[in-house]
Amino acid sequence: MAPTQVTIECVKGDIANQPDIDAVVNAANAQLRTGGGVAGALHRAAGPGLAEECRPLAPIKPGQAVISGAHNLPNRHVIHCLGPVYGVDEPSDELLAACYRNALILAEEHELTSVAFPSLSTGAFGYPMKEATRIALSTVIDASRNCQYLRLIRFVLFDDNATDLHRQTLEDLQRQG
Ligand code: AR6
Repeated sequence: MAPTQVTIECVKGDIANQPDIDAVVNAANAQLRTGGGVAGALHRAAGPGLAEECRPLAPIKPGQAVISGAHNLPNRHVIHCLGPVYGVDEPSDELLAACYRNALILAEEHELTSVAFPSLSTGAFGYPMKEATRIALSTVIDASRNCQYLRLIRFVLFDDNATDLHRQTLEDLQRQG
């Protein structure tokens, strides 16, 4: 089958409120428990069944991704990625890229057509937003060239600065081809 054309978009919003998306990506902890930030928002909205389903899948390593159901979230699946703690899990850039690549591999294996990512590792894990944005977008642009099922990859950012940075970086990378 020929690869599909994938749209990559960047929007301001809440990753726990993306009802038109097949799978939302969680900025998880190794134990796949609830936490702050993205993990807190997703587990709160999903309900306790999410943590229960995740228990036997844990622990995961930096760069790894696992998939679960979405429970009370308005999606089909949650893909849980453990991003690197900046300055601790090395090489941070490769581990961060591996998260995005591995999440997209799982999405393709499950024949999903849309995935939404938060900005992994840029909250509690301390990754500088500018570096993380370039790694996230260049990895996703590369990986999207081989997708059979995915048609939409959405980055959901929490504030105007992160959204503008993602849009500008996406434009720059797409212009460079
Ligand atoms: N929707 C979209 N983006 C969000 C949301 C939301 N609801 N909430 C926060 N962000 P973080 P990490 C942004 O800390 O750095 C957790 O406690 C936020 O502004 O969620 O990978 C876990 O349990 C930031 O830019 O993820 C782990 O222990 C980005 O999402 C640890 O934190 C990621 O922030 C994971 O840390």
